[in-house]
Amino acid sequence: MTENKDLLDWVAGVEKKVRPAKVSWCDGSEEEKACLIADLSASGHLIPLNEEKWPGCHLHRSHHQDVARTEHLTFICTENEEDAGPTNHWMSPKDADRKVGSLFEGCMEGRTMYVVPFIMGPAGSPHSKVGVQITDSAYVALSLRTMTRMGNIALEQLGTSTDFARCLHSLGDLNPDRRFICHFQEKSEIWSYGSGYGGNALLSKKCFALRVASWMAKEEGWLAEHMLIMGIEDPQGKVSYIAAAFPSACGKTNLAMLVPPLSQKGYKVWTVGDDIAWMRYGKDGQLYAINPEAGFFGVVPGTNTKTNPNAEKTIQKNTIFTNVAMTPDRSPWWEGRDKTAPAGMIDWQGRPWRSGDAAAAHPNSRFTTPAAQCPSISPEWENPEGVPISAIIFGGRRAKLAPLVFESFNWQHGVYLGATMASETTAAATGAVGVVRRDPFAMIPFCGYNMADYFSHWLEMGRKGENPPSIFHVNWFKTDEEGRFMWPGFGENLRVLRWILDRVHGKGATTDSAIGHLPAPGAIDLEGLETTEADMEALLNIDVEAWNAEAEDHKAFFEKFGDRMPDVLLREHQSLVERLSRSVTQEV
Ligand code: OXD
Ligand code: MN
Repeated sequence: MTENKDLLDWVAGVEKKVRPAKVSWCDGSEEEKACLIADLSASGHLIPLNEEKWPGCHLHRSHHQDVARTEHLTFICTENEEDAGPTNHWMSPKDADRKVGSLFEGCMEGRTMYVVPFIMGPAGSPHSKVGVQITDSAYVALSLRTMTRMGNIALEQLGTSTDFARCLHSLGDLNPDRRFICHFQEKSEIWSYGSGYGGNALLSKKCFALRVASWMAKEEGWLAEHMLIMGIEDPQGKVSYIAAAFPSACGKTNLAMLVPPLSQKGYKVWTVGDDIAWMRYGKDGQLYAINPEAGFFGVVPGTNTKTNPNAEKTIQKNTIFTNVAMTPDRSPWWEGRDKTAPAGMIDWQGRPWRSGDAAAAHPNSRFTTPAAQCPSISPEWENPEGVPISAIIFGGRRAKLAPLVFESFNWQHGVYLGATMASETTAAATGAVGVVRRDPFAMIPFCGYNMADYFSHWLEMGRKGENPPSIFHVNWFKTDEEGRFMWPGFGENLRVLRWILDRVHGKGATTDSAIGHLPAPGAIDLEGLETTEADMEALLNIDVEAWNAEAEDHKAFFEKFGDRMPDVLLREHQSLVERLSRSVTQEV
């Protein structure tokens, strides 16, 4: 097992508190996987799917009130409230101990306590970090096996070091009134109680790799980001890598696995990661990124051979489907899979489903699948040094405002673009449609500390690198007067990425605007598309009045952060306002 005294002491302390019937250290072996699956199947927590059509795949149904991340029950437990900042919920470590710590007393009585060591990042990489999760959920232990490098490999990497994240999780009684996810950044510790949902219970992912790691990254001078990483290979065989942040419902997984359309002959896309990037400067002054995860935990509804053929192929085997529907031949099914739903299905809650009923699969149903199975997985995805990032892209869903693509003037302006990122709500979520939500760097739910300090850290990272990546903003979702999307999206987004890479490589014509560098007319290849140069003009149009209102909203958002807001970004705001007013004068 291990001789790591610190780890053994911590595990013994937890065992004493939670009083399990049994302790099981996960080694990551095939035999262990088979045992976990057998136990979960015997208890009805996993339902084997059609072995012929879906080899090694299982369905898991979570509690119907435990189907998504619960941000209002997620706390940053720094010593000082100010360090959590206005965009996080804060709980003092003392209160957390009293309110949440006490819930763990005896919570695993009669249950097995799994000790799951894991590595975030490729084994042996200097950028990787070790965590250990204690959990009473076999589903969580099994999922961690897919999502991380789990078991003995992690104990070997840890050796006798005391440097590991301590992640404690219990399902408790799944009562939403007793559900808490607490992060203690100062001691790299996470407690999660009362939920079995991946985003709350697989503590490697959002809790460690983002909320705790973002704090570590600030302390140690690197970046832990909610970003996909992809490589784009041109017809000459040169591969350039980009990292991109989008709020939810903007197609991040689809972009990471993009399949070039026939018109883009000779181009290839390589997937490095679909959700999280850890980035630091290499000796050559370039920013390098690793994907800390080993699997994809993706939203299932909407996945099909058109929207994401690579995801569709990835999930054909060895996949856990959580909260999807099941057809009579025991295949998984979800909305957006095919036009007509098969008859005789069972919905995500195990009830018979008929056409006209509510969605058969939960809108947030998920696949948990090994990244190595993805047809577009990059040969470099486990490179311990990471891949060199040439461009960083921020995006959002804006029906009218943001042009298809633009480039920041410099790093500082790029940080302003990240800090003012926003997306409009869609019908996929409850609440009003079309409401603008600010989600800087797509990190609002995941930044583990005061976001104003996070902005300062990003500014500092630009000063640190000799050759920081260029920063761009994209919006695939602009609509015309009739509300139709103006840009075809999906694989055709490669045309926009090609312009971005042209810019990075010193080519790619631009025209200037108040908000950044826009592609010059003809700079984005439209050959073979119905989109005309006139459409492109509309896609790149800047409505100064709307941008003035947007700039006002940026200011109101920044005011939330009071004195901690970096002056540099307030000055960037002022410069934007001035450029907008000059652009009106020029037009007149
Ligand atoms: C995710 C999320 O699950 O961003 O990746 O919510
Ligand atoms: Mn995510």
